[in-house]
Parts: sequence; C-alpha cells; structure tokens
Amino acid sequence: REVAPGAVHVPGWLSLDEQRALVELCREWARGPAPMRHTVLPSGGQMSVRTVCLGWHWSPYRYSRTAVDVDDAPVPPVPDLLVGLGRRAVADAYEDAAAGDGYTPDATLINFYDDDARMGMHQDKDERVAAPIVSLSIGDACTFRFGNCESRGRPYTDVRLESGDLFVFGGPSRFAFHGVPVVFPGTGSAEVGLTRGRLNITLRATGLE
Ligand code: MD5
Ligand code: FE
Repeated sequence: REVAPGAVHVPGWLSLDEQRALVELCREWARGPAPMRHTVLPSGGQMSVRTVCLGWHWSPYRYSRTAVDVDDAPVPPVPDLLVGLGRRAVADAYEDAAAGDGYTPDATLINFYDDDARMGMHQDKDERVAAPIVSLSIGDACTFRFGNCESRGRPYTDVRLESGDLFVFGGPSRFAFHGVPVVFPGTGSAEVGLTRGRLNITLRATGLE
C-alpha cells in the first residue's frame, strides 16, 4: 500500500453506500453557488477537468474565499462529513489514530474527468502547510502517475486508481509531481450513481485564514 514514503494507496476504502452518497453531494455542490467549471489557466488554456471547491476556492495559483473566476460567490464551507472522512482516511492510511485526530482539512477540490480529461504533471504547492492531502476516487478507473519532487519527468510510478480507492499524500510525498494521463471510460460501476466519468475529491489543509 505504501507507494513511496508518506504516499499510501488503500484500494476499496469507500463503501458503495459512501460512494453513492458522495456522488449525490458532488452533484449538489457542482450546481453552486460557485459552480463547477473548467478553470482557465494564465496561458489562456482551459483545464480539461471541471472543478468545484469548498472551504477555499482555488484559481491558478492561489486560494480565495469567493469564486473569483466563476461567479464571485462565497465558497460553501467544508462540511463536517468531509472533515470526518479526512480524519478517518489519514488514521487508516498511516495506521495512526493521533495523526487522524490532528488533521483538519479546510479546503476541498472536486475534479470531474470526462472520457477525454487529463491532469498534466504538477505539484500542489499553493497550501502554506505540509499536512497530507487525502484523495478519493469514484467512477471510472484512471492511471495515476506519481512522480518525484524534482521534475515532471522520470522516475515515476503508474498506479491504477479504481472507484472507492483512497490515496493519502503526506511527508516527503506531499510535494511530488503527479498527474492523471488517462481515464478508462466505461470502467466505473452504475451502482455508485455515476454512469460515466471519474470524480476525484481532494481534502487539503491550506494553513490560510
Ligand atoms: C486527481 N488531483 O486524481 C488528483 C488527485 C489535484 C490533483 O492532482 O491537484 O486536484 S490528488 C493527487 C496528489 C496530491 C498531492 C500530492 C500528490 C498527489 N503526490 O505527491 O503525488 O484528480
Ligand atoms: Fe494535484
């Protein structure tokens, strides 16, 4: 399960009921305020994933309290349900109850991948603290590319992420380059209520106030 120091993959961590409930909640959050959209990068290019944020809004490359590049609405808070899930995730992944108790994510980014969406290799470094990032996958499977902290290139490890999988990135892995080079259409299960595409929910501690 430990792919690299601090990077722990837990296949099948979410129950089907939890996945179904999260899909429904994501549908509600996607409607807004601060609705799901393709983020436009400074280059003018549009990200292929669609993203909705809770707690803090992410736009390249900073966090704000309103959805500055969408409708400028105040971003809804991270619900206690997700904070609880994040604590359980960290405790389970690291087999360390105290690490779970000490984890308080204040931002959630939800990425929706359609058949053609990708995420290029990048680092998540707009947060000011090094607390772990919790990643939950629902729907279609994908290849997740876990790289190194120096560059977007090799060495990297490709891991297949399936619906229900948990990944926690902490310690030396927190600032590694990573991406999603491909999603596998039609590999999800209708049972979770997502007929196509992949949802990724990340929980983060920003260290901002
Ligand atoms: C995804 N999302 O599957 C991924 C999961 C993002 C993003 O990359 O920025 O929204 S989060 C993967 C992640 C986060 C922090 C560190 C590392 C991976 N890592 O060290 O590999 O949509
Ligand atoms: Fe990332």
